Amino acid sequence: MNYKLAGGFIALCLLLLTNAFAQTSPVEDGYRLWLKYDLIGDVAKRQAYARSAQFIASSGTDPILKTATRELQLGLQGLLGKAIPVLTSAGNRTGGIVLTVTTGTDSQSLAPEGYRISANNRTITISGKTSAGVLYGAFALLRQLQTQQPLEAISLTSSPKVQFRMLNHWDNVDGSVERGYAGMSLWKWYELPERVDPRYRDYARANASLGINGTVVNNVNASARFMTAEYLQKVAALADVFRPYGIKVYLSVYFAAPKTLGGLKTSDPLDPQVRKWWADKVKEIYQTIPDFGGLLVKANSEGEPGPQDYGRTHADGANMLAEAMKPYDGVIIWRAFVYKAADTSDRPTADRFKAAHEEFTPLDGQFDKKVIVQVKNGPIDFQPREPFSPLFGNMPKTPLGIEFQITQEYLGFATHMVYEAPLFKECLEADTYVNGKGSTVASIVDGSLHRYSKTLMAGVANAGSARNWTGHPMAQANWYAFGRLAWDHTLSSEAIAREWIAMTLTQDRQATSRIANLMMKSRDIYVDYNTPIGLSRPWSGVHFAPEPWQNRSSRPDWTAVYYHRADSLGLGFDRTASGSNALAQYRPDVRRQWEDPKTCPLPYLLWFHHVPWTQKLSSGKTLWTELCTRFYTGADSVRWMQQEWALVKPAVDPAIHADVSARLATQHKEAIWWRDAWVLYLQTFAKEPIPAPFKKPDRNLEEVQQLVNIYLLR
Ligand code: BDP
Repeated sequence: MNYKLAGGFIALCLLLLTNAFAQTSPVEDGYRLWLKYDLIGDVAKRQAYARSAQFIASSGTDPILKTATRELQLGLQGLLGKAIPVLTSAGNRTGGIVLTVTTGTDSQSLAPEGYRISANNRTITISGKTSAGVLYGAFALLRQLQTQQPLEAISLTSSPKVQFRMLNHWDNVDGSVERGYAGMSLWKWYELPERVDPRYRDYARANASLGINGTVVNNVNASARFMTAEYLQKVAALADVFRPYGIKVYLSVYFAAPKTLGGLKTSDPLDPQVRKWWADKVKEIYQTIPDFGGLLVKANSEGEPGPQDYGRTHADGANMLAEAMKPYDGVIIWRAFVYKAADTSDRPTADRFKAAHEEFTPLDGQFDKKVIVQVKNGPIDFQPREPFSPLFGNMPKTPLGIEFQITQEYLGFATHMVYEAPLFKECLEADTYVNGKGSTVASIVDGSLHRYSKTLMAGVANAGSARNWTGHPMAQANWYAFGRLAWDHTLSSEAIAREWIAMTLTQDRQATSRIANLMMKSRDIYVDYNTPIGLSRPWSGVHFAPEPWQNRSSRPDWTAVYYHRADSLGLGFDRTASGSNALAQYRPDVRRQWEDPKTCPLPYLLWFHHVPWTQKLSSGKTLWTELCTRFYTGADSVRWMQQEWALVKPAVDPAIHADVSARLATQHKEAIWWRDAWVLYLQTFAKEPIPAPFKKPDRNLEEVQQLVNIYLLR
């Protein structure tokens, strides 16, 4: 081989690669997410890195390994400012990076997708049992450089704690995104499969960099269209793009498809024709997408069809699909987000809080081995703060996955800065006490407590067609944090924030600390002005504006008053034995923490108790004064966020800085609006003045209601 020519060819490829990359992001617009790979400014550091990265050695034709090699090449080229040659073997050379898939002793302790990065004799080796492991290792190595960690004695071993690490897109056939606040859907169904948007690949890169290995591309309120041959071809085109990144595609299914699409008289899961229809459909899916991941099902929830329409159970429905899936590798993910309309009125102890537990725990042990039940983190619905779902711990024989919501449906859309890692961690670290102290939700989700055969963490995606993917630039951190925690839930929220800041916003130390502090406090600030002390669901129809007075709907549990239960005596939902007794769904140790209103931690107080307005709380303040304090200080804290953000201006890209500043201004306006809506409305029950030092709102209740009504207009 002519080495000179080969070298020239490599250099040319690198040049093209760099140009292609540069062309996609001429200015800082957030498109590159945390994979910016900008030149490391510190020359000494750069040179030190360069000494360890003189070449990349990688051989074979495995597409995922090739992805790893290409990403390393791209990343190093950007970070070090020079082309790094790729060799098929290191031979005697040292000073480079070797990628290797090995089942040798070195990798024995690794999970299939785990990686090891080690330095030996001036060579850095990234090894994994599978090429996916090596890919995750390559991203981990790049992260080391991006966050400027030393490489010389690098020794990193990491395996994912959860097997299925997935995004759930609530994307519709018409390109809209349910609860999406970042433009339209990423998937251009009308262009696929012929035109494959280059953006799909960047989406895959971002996910692979975090270890996300699955994506459900369509809404859980599913269209049967995705089960047609026409649409399966489109989905297959996406699968082709994602495959080299170790990502499988999944589809949400419409349970009534046998009827609406198949022309059958029924969709009864025990009907032989229905079973055959699904078996044939799954076969067709696998003929089109051989490594298809599986099916996600929302059934008998919020009007979606399901097995209960035929007097069958969730297990009957899930097992029918599992049977169809039997010849293949795929899984059936069955959601536990269910509640019946009748639940709210027909029994005095009825409580939506209890619905999932009531419907699912009797089915424990009845689900097929291919089924995972996917449970939202809280019992109600992605509220800014919820206690953990009492299903966790109560289905030891059924693999339970957890579903978080990354998109900010109840966290201020794309105008509020809310860093979600503390919310995710709060739930994961909560102790269920099912097997005594230390039985955390995380230990259930990662399978260690009940020895689940399958483990899953899903996040409802916040990515859309917005140039910066997530609308709010800071919301990228939520996608990032979800992925990092799905890989390793023991990482701290702050460590993840700092990592993301260093890779995305700035490497200035002071600014990093300031931004990390801001992010870490942002969720509590939001809760304070939005739903303090355990309030929930005060939303208008679109889930944007405050509407705590909303008392009319087709269903009582779709009103705000159902949740907060404000009356002349007090506020909050009594879920003790004297009320709905939802607390009985938790173990005694958990119950004990929450059942006495005098000792129940304030963040959960109104979740479980109806508290008199003048009751003195553990803070020393009465309920009314405590509420006002939270609403006012919460809204004032957004001013503080604005001031802090202003201080980091010199360290952050001007366009990104201006974007976040503007959104913070909106957030401040809206925080005051939330505060005013709540205090003026609650005051009509509490009949107390606004306590000093807080000033009475400038507007009256009617004026706030008029403002909200704008958002309810057609
Ligand atoms: C609710 C959303 C609704 C979803 C539902 C779900 O408002 O759009 O369809 O959750 O998770 O929070 O199924």
